[in-house]
Amino acid sequence: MRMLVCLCAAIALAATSPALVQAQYEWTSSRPDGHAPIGVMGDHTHEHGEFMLSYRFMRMYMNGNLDGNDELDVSEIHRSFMVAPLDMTMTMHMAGLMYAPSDAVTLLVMTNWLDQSMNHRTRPGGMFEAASSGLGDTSLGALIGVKRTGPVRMHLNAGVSIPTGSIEETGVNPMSMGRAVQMPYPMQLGSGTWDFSPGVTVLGMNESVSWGLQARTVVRMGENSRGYTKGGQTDATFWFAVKPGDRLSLSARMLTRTWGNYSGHDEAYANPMMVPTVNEQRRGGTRMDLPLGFNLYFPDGALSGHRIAAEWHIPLYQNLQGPQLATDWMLTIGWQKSFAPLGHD
Ligand SMILES: [Cu+2]
Repeated sequence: MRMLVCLCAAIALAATSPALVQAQYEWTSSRPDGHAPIGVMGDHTHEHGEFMLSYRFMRMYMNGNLDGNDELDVSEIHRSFMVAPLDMTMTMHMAGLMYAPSDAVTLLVMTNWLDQSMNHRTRPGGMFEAASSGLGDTSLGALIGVKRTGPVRMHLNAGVSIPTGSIEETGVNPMSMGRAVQMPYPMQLGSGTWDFSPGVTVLGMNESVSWGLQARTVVRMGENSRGYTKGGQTDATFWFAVKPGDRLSLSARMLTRTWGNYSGHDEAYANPMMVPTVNEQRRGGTRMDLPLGFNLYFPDGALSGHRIAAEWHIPLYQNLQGPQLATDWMLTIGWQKSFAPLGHD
């Protein structure tokens, strides 16, 4: 009994001794891997009064069609549909602002500009391109710290997406006889609905490596003005980063994304067998990517506080409710700059 009391006292003493507290690494954003790989949003919080500007350039290339895991060639699609999508290029310019009104809460706003084009082949053999560009949806978010000390941190992500992106994008195609008609679902620039996006992020770090995980989902609220609702989306990602120097980290990540079919129907699409991209039941899918990236961080010098990062997605697995275009690759390049609280240095 006496020994047990001694043991408890020893453990209590050890747990509060400065030596042990020092041995526990404190997570910090002042490292190249203090931010997640650039493709992850809402990964880090800021300290009271700090704000941050960011810009991301993203390009995604989709090529060839899948139904489930099976590749479909164009002639197979033409057995059921008048028109087959061949490939699609999507470019996104995304600007972001973060601000921390307290140590516990970081607010963020992100908006983007989209530029997208899709090539098609008709059953008789003609080729045509559909293209749209403009403002996408705007998201507002709050990151709420749950665990804000120690080597492992956790925060909750709460986001709302405002439907600033157009769902009225029209274009001329070989069947429209010179008239500009509503373009297929994936050519639209926004969801048309207010979307709610809850999530959770966990970050861990020691002297030389770091890791993180994030799970997020997008819930669409109601039906948009054209009478349909885009499918929801759930992302789960895990990453690991090593730090070969004070300015550079290298990361590997796993991303699983699942997105749903649409519900409702845009009355502009008279014939669901015209092209798979106007068919609400051929929109959903699951993808697993291996994104590889680096973060560059400048702790001092002329570029002090600036970050430059890039990430390249290699799709490992895709299962699509097709025919649907498969993702070939995706690239994200980003710049970030944090600013100290106003009135401080
Ligand atoms: Cu930030």
